[in-house]
Amino acid sequence: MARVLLILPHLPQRMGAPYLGQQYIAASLLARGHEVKCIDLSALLYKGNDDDAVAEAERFGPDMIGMTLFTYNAHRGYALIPRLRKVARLLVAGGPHVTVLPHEALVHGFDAAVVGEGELVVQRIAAALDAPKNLLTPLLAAVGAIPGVLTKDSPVGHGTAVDLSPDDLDALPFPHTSYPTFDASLYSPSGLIAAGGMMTSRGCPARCTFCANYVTGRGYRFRSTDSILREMESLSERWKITNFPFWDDAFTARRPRLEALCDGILASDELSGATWTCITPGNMVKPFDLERMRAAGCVAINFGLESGDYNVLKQIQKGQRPEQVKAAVKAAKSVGMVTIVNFMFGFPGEGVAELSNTLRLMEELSVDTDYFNTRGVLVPFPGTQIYDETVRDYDFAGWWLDPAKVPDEAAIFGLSGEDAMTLAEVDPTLALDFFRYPDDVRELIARCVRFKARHNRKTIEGFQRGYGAAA
Ligand code: B12
Ligand code: SF4
Repeated sequence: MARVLLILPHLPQRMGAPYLGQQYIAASLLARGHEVKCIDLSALLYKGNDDDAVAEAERFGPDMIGMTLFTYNAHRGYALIPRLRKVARLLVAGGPHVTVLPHEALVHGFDAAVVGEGELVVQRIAAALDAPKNLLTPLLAAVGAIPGVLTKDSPVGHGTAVDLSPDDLDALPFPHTSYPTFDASLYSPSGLIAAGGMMTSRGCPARCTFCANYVTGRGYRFRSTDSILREMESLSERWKITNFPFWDDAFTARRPRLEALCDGILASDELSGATWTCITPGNMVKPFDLERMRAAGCVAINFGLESGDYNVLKQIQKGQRPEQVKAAVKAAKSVGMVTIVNFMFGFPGEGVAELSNTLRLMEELSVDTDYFNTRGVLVPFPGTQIYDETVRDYDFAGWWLDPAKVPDEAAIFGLSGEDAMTLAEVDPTLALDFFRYPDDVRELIARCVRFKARHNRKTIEGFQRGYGAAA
């Protein structure tokens, strides 16, 4: 059996729980009997640096090191590779950034890059490691032949993602079975992982031009109600978790499955009193759904809207109208949910008139909105339509390889309330100026960011004084 070390390099924001994608990979390997250890350099309380991570890797002595790369931490991962070269026989990259740019990972020294959902692929890679040691070429050839894997010698067109089917999703080991492979003391002073984050579906039917969710993609696939309930019940039983953040991109996208899930939660004795939160586009939920969701324990809902301007919404292919989201937010509030609404600023071509519409809508919505997403200045993630359409005009190709261009999303999470609120009033992405905003646009964007931060501050202070929606 293989010894596998999984690393999540430093991200600009700290994580209060192990990253779910890494949990899925670890759980899949454990299920096949491999030995797994996770080093999370982004964990909230991780105090070490890259030297410490390398030393820890050397002590563990893995056969394989697998790294999870976002666009924001790709450069940190690449910098680690020369130092890990001799620590393991095989260096494998996976994650949202690698899915879009697998060749970049190979150029930076990884032996293999995994494209798309990695659970089944990583099991096959680990099986290949069971071949006799020190025969590097056969190992790489075997790994390179696995669908979804790209190596330097892979045939053209080989690195195509293989989406998991709904049956595959139901058969995956629950991610929380990997909790023991993480150092729990790094996530909370209590030494417990209190995450409970879940994905009940994968993919999103929408096509927003700024969105970088290429791993789970556009094909909407959902798990059976039974499998979701079993995961919730086992999280509750094994880790005493009673609140479940559902991280799905479009939780409410299919009404029959939503209804079945709500009914299932309500009928489960083990989940009596459980609460959950979800994310969904505002046009994919109806007031009727919200009542049922609330009854089944949904305490907060997060809507993506992004702009208050029709033309911008059309341009970014959001597929939503402000009225739809306004109605959904109002309905969510009226059934007693905490409401969160996302806005973004600085789309190419967005001027003062469009941003003023957004500011107006935010003001209007603020009556029924508890929180707006923090900051929100557009970042051109690779692979997105916006990146492809504007990279030449604004000359920012490969910005993520320059550490100075990675937004310093200062660690709001974990700071005292006052410090966090002050930090949130400024978006570091604005200073990076990817889209060379004229001064009047820049000023209005800064105002929009401030508006959100101040609104959120009022809500937090309201909660602290003990009134507001029940969370
Ligand atoms: C939940 C979530 C979060 C949570 C994570 C909570 C947690 N503890 O898990 C929080 C809120 C912390 C978060 C933060 C951020 N997020 Co986020 N997040 C997500 C979301 C919605 C789900 C992630 C997930 O679990 N996916 C499901 C699993 C199955 O997919 P996966 O994570 O990609 O993992 C699979 C593969 O990538 C691969 N894989 C992953 N690691 C490895 C390693 C190896 C060795 C192998 C072989 C394979 C492999 O296999 C995994 C299993 O299939 C995704 C959107 C999405 N649909 O994925 C965005 C997403 C990952 N986030 C994104 C971004 C940009 C961010 C932020 C930068 C946002 C911000 N500005 O603050 C921060 C960055 C993190 C940080 N700390 O700085 C982008 C990433 C784009 C990119 N190219 O980097 C995504 C894709 C959203 C989007 N639509 O653009 N996020
Ligand atoms: S609705 Fe959300 S997840 Fe879906 S494409 Fe748009 S931004 Fe991405």
